[in-house]
Amino acid sequence: MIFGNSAQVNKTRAWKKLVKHYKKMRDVEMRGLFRKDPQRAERYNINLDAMMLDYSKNRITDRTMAYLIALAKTCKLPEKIEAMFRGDKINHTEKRAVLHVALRNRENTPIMVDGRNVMPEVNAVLAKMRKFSEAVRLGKFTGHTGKKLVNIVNIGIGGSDLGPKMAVEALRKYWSKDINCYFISNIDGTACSEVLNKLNPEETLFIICSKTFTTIETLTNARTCRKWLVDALGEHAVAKHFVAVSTNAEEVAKFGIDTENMFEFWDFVGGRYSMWSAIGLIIAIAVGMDNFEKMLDGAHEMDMHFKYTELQKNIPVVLGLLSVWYTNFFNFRSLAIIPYDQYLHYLPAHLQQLIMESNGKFVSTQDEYVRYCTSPVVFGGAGTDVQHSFFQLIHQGTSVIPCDIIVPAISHNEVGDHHEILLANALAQGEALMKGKTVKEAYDEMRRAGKSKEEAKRLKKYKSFSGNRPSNTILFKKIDPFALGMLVAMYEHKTFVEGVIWDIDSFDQMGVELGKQMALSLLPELQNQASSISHDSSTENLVSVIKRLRK
Ligand code: G6Q
Repeated sequence: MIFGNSAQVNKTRAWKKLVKHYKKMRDVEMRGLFRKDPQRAERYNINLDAMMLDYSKNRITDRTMAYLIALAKTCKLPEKIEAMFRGDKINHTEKRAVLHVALRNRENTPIMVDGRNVMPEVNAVLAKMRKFSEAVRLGKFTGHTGKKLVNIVNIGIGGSDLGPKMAVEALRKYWSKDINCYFISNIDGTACSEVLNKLNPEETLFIICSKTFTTIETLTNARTCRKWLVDALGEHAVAKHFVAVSTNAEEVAKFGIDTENMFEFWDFVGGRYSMWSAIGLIIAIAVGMDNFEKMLDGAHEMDMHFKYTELQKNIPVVLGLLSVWYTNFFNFRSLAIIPYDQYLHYLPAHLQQLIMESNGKFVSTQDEYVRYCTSPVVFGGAGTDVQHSFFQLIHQGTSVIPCDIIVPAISHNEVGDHHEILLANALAQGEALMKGKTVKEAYDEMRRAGKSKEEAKRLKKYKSFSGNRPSNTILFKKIDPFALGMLVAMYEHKTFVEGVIWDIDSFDQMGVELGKQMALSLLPELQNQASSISHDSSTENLVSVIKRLRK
């Protein structure tokens, strides 16, 4: 109870000061702030060796940042950061430590959970991953018939899919030439069939990723793939074509995978934070363990920045506080994440899970319903594609949507002047969102372009942009494994900061349970077995129409 007896963060002095401050800030134009202060870009900029955050295009002043930092202190953010790194059980609903930082603790300092240092186990799994991934890459661990395993299929869903899929795609340029990666997540038979149709069983390795090893989608897909393999190569082939990544050795053994072929992880690693563990095995096989470890190094660099840097100069802290500023005071309810790098096109999907599953919560750590908004809706896609789709709304819609614009200065594929055009577009979006275009500017521009007075008058509002729309620019030299590690860890910690301010448990995900439960009760009905559960009339009608259609 950090705010005293059932008090909530919105009752604190720090919050109330921000409410007052917001009233002064809500009509302040960023254009004016830039005009008045030639140092603005430098003032609101955090430059690390491998990346830079420019947050000057936000509706903030020094006073805003001071009030937000005061709020962070009121919420005991520094103490909570320490508690996470120390291994305290900060996932309080599940009574678990939250230690994805241990997975990339490259200095190997002891991290204790329940009196035991977890680092030897973490290091042992990393060593096992190195041995196995190298054996596969070098063709020393082969398939049942002696052929090299060149098709690597990750079977998993949610946290056991999105992170590795995003990272494998982001690092495509680092793939071993003869290895191809595939992902099966959806229970829709199409997902499985489309992948299997392309593959030769003799050359295919399946990695079943499931923390619990009870997830219906993953186990159903795994069984289908197992049958496909056994039909082609026989039961004895399974040991050479299936490995598992899980916390649940018992279920892995029941499935018929030798636990020798199992890579362990631990309940202190949440699914959406697990790409740094053996859940990232497919990444290690695709790009090599050295590159995987460079990714861990990048994440560790961000961890150390987050742990040791004063709040004002701390990238995840600043990003988290800006998110609170917009969500709770401006009432901006969404965040768009736009990587200007084709290889990062799965990043928004990964971050959507990371942020929305972590902070889409309505109960505080004091077991009370919160009386303020929590996570924004997160969406996004690769620039420039998205400029030709949803950016219309971002520029002229009635909702303001803060944007994170992620930019690598150098492309992995410097083709002609493509990358300069891409960069120009990335920067132009931030500038346009901030500056906008007044009705008068739109009118004058049309007149200069030769439009008649009547025409210019008729169109001037349509062609105006309100501007004053916030964005962060997150700049890297190039998206290499180290940079990717930093980038993803940055968002993990930003999410943590938001969760601390909102006083919620960012590490459980109970909200996904109800739908799963109901699916279990509907399945027997769709399979024509009796069910004792009655549904609402809409659901019952849908069941009977679907059954008729499937006859
Ligand atoms: C992530 C969630 C969730 C989980 C999947 C898969 O943080 O916990 O997305 O990753 O439901 O769970 P399993 O790995 O246990 O199959």
